[in-house]
Amino acid sequence: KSAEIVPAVACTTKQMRQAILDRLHKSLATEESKANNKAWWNATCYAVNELLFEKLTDTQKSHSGHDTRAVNYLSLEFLMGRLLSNNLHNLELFNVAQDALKGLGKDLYEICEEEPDMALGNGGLGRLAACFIDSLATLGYPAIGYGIHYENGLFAQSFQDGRQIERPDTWREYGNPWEICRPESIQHVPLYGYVETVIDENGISHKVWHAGQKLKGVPWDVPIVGYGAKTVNILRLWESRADEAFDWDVFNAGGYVDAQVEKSKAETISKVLYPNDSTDEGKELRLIQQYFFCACSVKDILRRFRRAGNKWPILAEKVAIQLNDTHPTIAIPELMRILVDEERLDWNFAWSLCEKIFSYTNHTLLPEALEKWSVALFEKVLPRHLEIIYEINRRFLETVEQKWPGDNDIKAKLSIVEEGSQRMVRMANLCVVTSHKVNGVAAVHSELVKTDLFPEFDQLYPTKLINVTNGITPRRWLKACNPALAALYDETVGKDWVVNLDKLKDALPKATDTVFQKRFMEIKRDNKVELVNIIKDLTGIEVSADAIFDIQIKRLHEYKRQQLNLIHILTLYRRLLDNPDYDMVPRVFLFGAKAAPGYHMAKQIIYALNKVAEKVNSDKRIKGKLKVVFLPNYRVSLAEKMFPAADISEQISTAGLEASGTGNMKFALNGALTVGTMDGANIEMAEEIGAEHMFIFGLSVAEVKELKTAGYNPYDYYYNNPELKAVLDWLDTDFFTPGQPGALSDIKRSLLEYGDEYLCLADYESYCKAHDAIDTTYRNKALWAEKAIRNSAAMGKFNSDRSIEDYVENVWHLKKYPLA
Ligand code: 26R
Repeated sequence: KSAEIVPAVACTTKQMRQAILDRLHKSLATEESKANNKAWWNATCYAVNELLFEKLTDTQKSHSGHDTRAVNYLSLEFLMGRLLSNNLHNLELFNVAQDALKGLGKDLYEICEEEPDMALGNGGLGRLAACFIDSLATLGYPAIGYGIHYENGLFAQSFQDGRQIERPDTWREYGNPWEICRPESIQHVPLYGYVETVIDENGISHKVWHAGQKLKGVPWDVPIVGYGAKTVNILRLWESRADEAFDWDVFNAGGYVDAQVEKSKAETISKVLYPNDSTDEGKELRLIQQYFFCACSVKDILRRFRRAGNKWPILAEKVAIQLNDTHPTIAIPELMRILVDEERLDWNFAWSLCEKIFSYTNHTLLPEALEKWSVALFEKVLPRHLEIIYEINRRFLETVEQKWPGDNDIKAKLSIVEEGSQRMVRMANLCVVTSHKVNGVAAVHSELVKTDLFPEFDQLYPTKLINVTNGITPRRWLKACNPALAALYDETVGKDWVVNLDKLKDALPKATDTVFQKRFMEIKRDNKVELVNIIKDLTGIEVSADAIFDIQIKRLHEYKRQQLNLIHILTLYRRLLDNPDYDMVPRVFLFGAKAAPGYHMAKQIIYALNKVAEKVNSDKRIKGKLKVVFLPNYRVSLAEKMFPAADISEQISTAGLEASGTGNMKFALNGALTVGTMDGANIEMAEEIGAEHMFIFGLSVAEVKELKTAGYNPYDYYYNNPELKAVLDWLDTDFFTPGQPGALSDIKRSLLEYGDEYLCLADYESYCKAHDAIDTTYRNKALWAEKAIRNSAAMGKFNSDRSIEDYVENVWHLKKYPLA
């Protein structure tokens, strides 16, 4: 692919040093003697921006000059994390900046720590969007990310007596150097009101929506630098404000106070990211958030299209819109409304454009996460969109009638509108009916989308449902977060792996080379030592870098089964208490996870893990063989320090429930071995790595289904496995919560009385055996090193650049326009 790597942007250490000083003096009005690290961070960001903005305008000029086809990636979440180190790496100026700052007596790594995370997402779906826009820019594709400029991202987490406390995340309280406000591109968004039928001068009737309220959308652009800086795309985030022009009477006629009240109401729309990552609450504010950002984005897309002087028949040649889950589905009726009501295009023509423009990615099969909005709420907030959805549905049901004449059950099942006491709009059905392509995010998940979620849709549209396996950007998740391993790969397979991750395979022959093994594992150990210090700083807990670092980091959810990990830890603890000489390699179990604030059981699991940790960590009898640490406030920047230090990656979801997983890929790329079920992308990882180099356990998707149909009874396992019974009964005592017996009983109840929906007990024995195998394997240093190398070097497929090329080939059909 590429030959030799030349720095993307010409900038010497001396120039960088001067640029940073200039920004310190001329933009921040301070000086070396007074500047704190925050000021140095700001100055460095501004210096980087000077290099970046030029590339940004060049890219935009090139894209509009070529009138390029672009993908518009609509997502309610972009979990960007920090940008300074990433931008420096992608400009290939990390070392230059490091030297420049060193000359100023500053350490770049310390300066990077000043940056607050841009946490505008919950978890997997949001982080995937961030990896994808990195890959799109790296590959040179015209693309815009559209999202919401949340004033508060995902809450900051702390613990009080082991319980999760949520505090607001104020990532831009004192300004953010990466975003550019674009008031020239403000959009106006109607809401509420009523629909009028109007007869025009030709006697043709059409609909006019008279809004009851209007919002103003203010765009903030974040530059997205591709690796090598041949493309700088943008992430455009909309902030809501009051539309003074609309409420002129209130704003003018003595309604000063009322006007301020209206204003703050309008500003609540982009105030906060909803912290739920599964259960949909169907809140009015959330629907308005979705509509607000979709309306702004669709109008922005059409403004660019018109500005290029284009006419409607080629709209679908210039515009692709990807819906990141169903959250932005309302963009579909919004585009129909603009084309039919405002542009007065024929319905069939407008619809044929929408079918070509939209495509949809499904990220979950969990029934409680499938979005439905009540018809009543729709009618109130978006009356015209409801009419349009009815019309789309009426025509769709005619197609169903043709395919399955007289079959009312199928009609009821596929209908966009669900009948019942509360009529509901099913957003996923609207997406599937409209989109030309619908994809799942890993092979097994896409198969389940076809067979379990949308089997009739698959019969109706046999080429619509496809797979695009997720990926991660190797720039952030190897080069930037694990510089030592990145350097070892540079030396071993050449620097090209950063854009062509398959190159890592060239290191496979070295998996059995003792010298290479030693270097690989020394890097792992150094990364563990760094994490040891972070753990000490954050929690005061001391752990040893000689122990196995066994890590589970992901949102807290029962289907992800942190509680299974917990009962295995209790099992080890019991074995140690029964026999203080129990022979095991010392193990540190690390957790990072946020629970949705309203998710009781998830919060109980956090509490239990913290209480067990307290007890285990202070128990002298077990001679430090077991430690449990729950790191507070798990987020992208903390993840970047944990993945490189992991020996074991916990990917233990009930088979069939984790759509893909992406943390699994980050762990393996950084040389951790997976203990996991045959679920999501774990399955494809096993194909690439060789299942014998992973610790696969538990029921398969087919076995889960069989067991559930046969009738699953958790008590069967409870009574048949004395070790399991003992640890579960332990939860009913006050051993972990002195003076408060029953404080952890909820967990036991969920695993027995409430039926153990996620089959923890069914997989328990097999999980324990997998952990015994981990212990045995780890004692063989050479074997472990070989496996760690094999895991890392086999991750080529899981480069998000590959995912993007799959989307381009099968869904978006874009051309590359890198700068010269
Ligand atoms: C409706 C609303 C409450 C909501 C539901 C679910 C909001 C957010 C979610 C999060 C989901 C869709 C999510 O993050 N899914 C994850 O997507 C990742 C990227 O594809 C997958 O790797 C991961 O398996 C999946 O859980």
